[in-house]
Amino acid sequence: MPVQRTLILLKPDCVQRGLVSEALSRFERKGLRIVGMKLVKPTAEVAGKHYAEHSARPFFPSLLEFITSSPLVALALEGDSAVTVARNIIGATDGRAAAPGTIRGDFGLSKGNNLVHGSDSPESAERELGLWFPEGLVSYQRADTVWVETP
Ligand code: IDP
Ligand code: MG
Repeated sequence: MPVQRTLILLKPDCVQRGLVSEALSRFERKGLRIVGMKLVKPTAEVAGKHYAEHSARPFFPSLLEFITSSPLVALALEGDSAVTVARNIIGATDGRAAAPGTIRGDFGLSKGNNLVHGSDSPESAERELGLWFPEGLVSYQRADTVWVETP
């Protein structure tokens, strides 16, 4: 079981709707370690690089406007299979289709304003973590890891 790191963004709608603690608690209680966390109002440059793969899509301008409109919380999470585990907690892109029990499924009715971003692969995570946390991350063991990360 590979220990992975993943980049999570609690997007501007998550902050504005007062859902930061709700979203964060789901990752935290699952057993993922917080190894980086900060409130940022991203520049257009960082936002554009983050979503570069979508630059040709019609929703790209509104996506950049949304993600830079208000502060977001950038998180680096670490744990067993963290990339997939976090994506499962987040749910499908469109809140209307996302399964109940996921963050988007429980709190979202939008495809654009969908509350949370999670890296889609270990390679994406490495790139995105470098973009949002150029200063690096914090390494430590959580006290419950021995109880949580057991086969
Ligand atoms: P993901 O966040 O579930 O990986 P992607 O398809 O990678 O979804 O899209 C990146 C982000 O772009 C989404 O989270 C959402 O905020 C926005 N987005 C995706 N598709 C649409 C759309 O059709 N209209 C508006 N915004 C969209
Ligand atoms: Mg994606």
